[in-house]
Amino acid sequence: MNEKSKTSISTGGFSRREFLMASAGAAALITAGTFANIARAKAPHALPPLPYLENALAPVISAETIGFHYGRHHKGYVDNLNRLIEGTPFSDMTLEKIVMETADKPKKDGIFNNAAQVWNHTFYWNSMKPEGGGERPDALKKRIIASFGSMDRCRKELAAAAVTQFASGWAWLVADGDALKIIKTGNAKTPLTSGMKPLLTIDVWEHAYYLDYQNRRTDYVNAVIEKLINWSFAEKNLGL
Ligand code: MN3
Repeated sequence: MNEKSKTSISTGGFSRREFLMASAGAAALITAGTFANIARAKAPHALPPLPYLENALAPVISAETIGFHYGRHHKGYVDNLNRLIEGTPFSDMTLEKIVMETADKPKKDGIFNNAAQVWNHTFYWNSMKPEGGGERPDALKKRIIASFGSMDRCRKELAAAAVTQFASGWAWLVADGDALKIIKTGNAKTPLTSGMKPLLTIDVWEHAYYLDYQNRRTDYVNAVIEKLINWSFAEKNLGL
């Protein structure tokens, strides 16, 4: 790959300036309400800004991976969704409503897959932060200990779900009623449609880690949990 194509790839198809502006704008937008606002947005759906700069998660996740994953994959789902819902009743629904209305309806697979992937990816970007990992906030810690017995057990179950999800999918920390649980979903599936409240997620599609870790998914998962996972985001999602 020559230097020129490398540069255009690392910004995911945006001009360098547009990309930096979007990323810088995002840093100012991180509030408890930001993610909910995205989920409530209607068509045309926009690619939500990254909550940090594209190189902010390196070396755990490189700027090159973010360039492809956010700038190409996530953007692709947004573009496909807008194209698929144009002129249909779905164009007047929030993103979350589209996900709920199309789940488990084989004829609506295309819309579901793209809508759920838009939602899942925005949730994933927010599930990580530079200098993440470490200790959980106290209120969340109490709930984790009540459900898993220990912090370490929660971390291990999350890693195990992420590593053992066969092929593409997601590992999640969710609230199912009063209990916190670890679950995994395949492809675009999301716990939202099973009545559970997502708290955190890790993307285990190969595009999330292959440039940095090749086939070593376990190394990617452990590094994300140790160094990037945003426990404060989980606490906010739990309403604590
Ligand atoms: Mn992905």
